[in-house]
Amino acid sequence: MGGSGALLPPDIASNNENLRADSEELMKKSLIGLVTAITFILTGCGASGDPIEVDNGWVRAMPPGAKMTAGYVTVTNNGKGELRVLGASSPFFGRIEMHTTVMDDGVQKMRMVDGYKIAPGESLELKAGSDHLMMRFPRDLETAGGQIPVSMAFRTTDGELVSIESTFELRQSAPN
Ligand SMILES: [Cu+2]
Repeated sequence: MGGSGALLPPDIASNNENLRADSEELMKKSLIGLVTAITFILTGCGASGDPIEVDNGWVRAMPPGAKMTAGYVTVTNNGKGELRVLGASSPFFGRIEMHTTVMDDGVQKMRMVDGYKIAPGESLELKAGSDHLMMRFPRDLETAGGQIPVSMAFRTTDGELVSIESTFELRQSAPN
């Protein structure tokens, strides 16, 4: 992993091809998993008591021409075992990466990670200065009406693959 001081690590930029291959591999695995597990849940928003709740998703509005922005959301694992967040996608972004924020010599830096783990009964809050979704290559955001559909993929402790659709609000700052 790169250790440069750039806000966006150069290894992200130079590894685009690898990332693409990885995400294609992930999609293949996901499809195979879906066929075998036949677990595909669609919910408009996280309802209390669902095994996985996806709440308060929002995307930080950026000036026109910006190539990326950040997305934040809270995921609650109401299941009996560990939940893994595998990734996210949206028709309004070319790619969504999972990032974390680390301190390196007193400087805040972002690092890409290959997933998040959520213990049973716990919530993971993606927020500024912490874990977040890096939403890259926006397309036609102005046509979204401020509502960004985001699909998040999860793997339960049983190996089931679950995809949850939710809507992230495009806004300038975090909702209260
Ligand atoms: Cu980031």
